[in-house]
Amino acid sequence: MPETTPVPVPAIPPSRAFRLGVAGPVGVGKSSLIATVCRALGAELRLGVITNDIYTDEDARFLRSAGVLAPERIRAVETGACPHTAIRDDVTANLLAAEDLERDFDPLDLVIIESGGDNLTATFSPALVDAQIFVLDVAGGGDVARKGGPGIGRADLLVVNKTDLAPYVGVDVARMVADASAARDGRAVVALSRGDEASVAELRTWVLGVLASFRAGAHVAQDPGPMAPHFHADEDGGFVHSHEGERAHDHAR
Ligand SMILES: Nc1nc2c(ncn2[C@@H]2O[C@H](COP(=O)(O)OP(=O)(O)OP(=O)(O)O)[C@@H](O)[C@H]2O)c(=O)[nH]1
Ligand SMILES: [Mg+2]
Repeated sequence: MPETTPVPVPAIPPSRAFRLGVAGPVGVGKSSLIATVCRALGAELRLGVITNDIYTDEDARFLRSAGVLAPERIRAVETGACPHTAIRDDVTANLLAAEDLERDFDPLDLVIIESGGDNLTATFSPALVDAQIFVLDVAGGGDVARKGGPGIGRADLLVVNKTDLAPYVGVDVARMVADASAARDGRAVVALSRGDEASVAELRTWVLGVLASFRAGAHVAQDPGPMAPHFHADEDGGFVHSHEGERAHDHAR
């Protein structure tokens, strides 16, 4: 057999939209961050948004009323269960919503998926998103970043949000960012306040950078890791959800 010279395989640019997940505890500002990204990039990128709530479509309604995107480009997934189940354990509803959006508004550049507010262990499956942002806020306490967990440690970007509130809650933002960077082995951290233009510009630059890498076929989706094993049931006992298990935990909604 004649010897063949291997032909270099060029990176194949993906044909669908870049899917970006936004996760983090309840109330840290995930929907507001998405509104900020839509305002900052809406003129240059074709955007779609998917929200996840347990029992409502409140986040989708908030984003529609914020007027940052045409209302039909914002879709709600009602998970009916703990948020992490729909972004990690069984991503079918979110994948279908993403594919619907991408088909209805073809071509889209970016689909942002907001997880329902969950605890520090919930992260997106790389089967659903290409990259993910984990959000904390200063009001949750300056020491949270140091506590680590899969999202804090290994999400593509960690946002320390609502830095404008830091003086009122006694948090040293520079210290919190340094703690976060140490917990992340130097992965990206942005200190954000929606009213601070420089911080919004930093977030915008990060999104454009990761999108460019995705389009060049150079981006590799990372898995920050699964939830810690746990077990829990809903209030009326009608739904039981379990993993191999240890500690119980709560979801606020
Ligand atoms: N001071 C301040 N408040 C903010 C900022 N971003 C968001 N908020 C406020 O924080 C609260 C929660 O914001 P949301 O965007 O709804 O938070 P969320 O993480 O989407 O909440 P859930 O989806 O319920 O988990 C709202 O009252 C926002 O107005 C910020 O940069 N600074
Ligand atoms: Mg929200």
